[in-house]
Amino acid sequence: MKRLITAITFTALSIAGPAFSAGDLSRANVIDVVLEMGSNDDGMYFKPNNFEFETGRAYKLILKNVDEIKHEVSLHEMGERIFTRKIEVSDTQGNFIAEIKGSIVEVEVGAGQTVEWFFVPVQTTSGPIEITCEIPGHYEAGMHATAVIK
Ligand SMILES: [Cu+2]
Repeated sequence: MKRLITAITFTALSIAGPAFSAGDLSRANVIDVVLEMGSNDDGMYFKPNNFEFETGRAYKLILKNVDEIKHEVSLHEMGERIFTRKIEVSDTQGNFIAEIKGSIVEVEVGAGQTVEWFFVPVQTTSGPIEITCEIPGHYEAGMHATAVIK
């Protein structure tokens, strides 16, 4: 009898298991984060220049290039620590152009354009890691930021 009760309890827990799941983490409560790219009298910048993300939360990183030249956002190590759901590209009127899926670590954004990067951090960092613009001279001009995944 005791064995039967144990078996029933185990079965009940197995069935109840999925009910404890939080659902699709990549789509729930997406947090908007804007990364502005531009130039000013001091050189070139990413604004803000430090970011903090949390594992298991869904983000929409809005890459907003307010400059008159193209810029890049290269995630380097952070690219290996996130799950990219998609990258969305729309025209200036907001009309859909493209959705790109797969593992991505670098995105180039045209002058005055915006690209949306949807991702979920899956691994923490041991400290701040660098996000940079890889166009020659831009890093030296100030185009870099740090990110931490907690
Ligand atoms: Cu740049």
